[in-house]
Amino acid sequence: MIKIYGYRLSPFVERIYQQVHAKGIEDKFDFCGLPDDGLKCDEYLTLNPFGKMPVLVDGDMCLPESAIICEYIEGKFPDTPLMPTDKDQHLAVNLILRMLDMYVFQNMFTASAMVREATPDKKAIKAKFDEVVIALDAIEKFASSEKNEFLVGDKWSLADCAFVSADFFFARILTAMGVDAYANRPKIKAWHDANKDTEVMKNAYGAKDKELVAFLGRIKEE
Ligand SMILES: N[C@@H](CCC(=O)N[C@@H](CS)C(=O)NCC(=O)O)C(=O)O
Repeated sequence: MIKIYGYRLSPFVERIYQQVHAKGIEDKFDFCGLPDDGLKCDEYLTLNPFGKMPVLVDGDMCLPESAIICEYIEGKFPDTPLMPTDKDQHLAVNLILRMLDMYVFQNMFTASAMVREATPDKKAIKAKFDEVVIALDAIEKFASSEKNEFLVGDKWSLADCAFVSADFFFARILTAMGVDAYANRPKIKAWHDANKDTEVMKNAYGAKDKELVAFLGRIKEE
């Protein structure tokens, strides 16, 4: 069994969960959560010295970083490829993944933490959300079409796997900040409209909401 450490609330873990699900190789994977003492305990830090999730452990192979883990899984299980062979589509998938990682998730999570500070710096928080909006426009630009349920080309790819979490955090964070991710962005809106009621999305929202409640409970106790 290949172990994936982490929780599905994390978009970086969920991306791998979606990849494994899309490839139909769930029986090869154990999404094992985290050690009882969490991300910063010695046991976990030997797996990932940055104390971040996810980590993949496959025999002697131990990999941090979701992008690298996804690449490893694509290489080890080449059936049902989730990276397009077309060069331009391949670039578009990688660009969308990069936009999500560096500008969407990072800024949304940092801004959410800033909102919870005793005296929130409204200007700094707005600057973070402004960057999210710029990234949304970039994703809209690199997405292929408003005519199907895929972000790139005509097949489910790693960009779609990652966008499952984006859709969730748009609903749980961006909407609360008064930003409609889908207004005037017809391609990503088409993705949302086509996917919002699927079993994949219902399952992801269910798992993530459960963990979000637990996460917010822990913050309240601190
Ligand atoms: N670049 C990393 C990002 C991983 C990451 O930031 N994970 C977050 C959860 S969403 C984490 O573990 N945060 C805990 C911490 O930083 O203490 C990846 O793609 O795997």
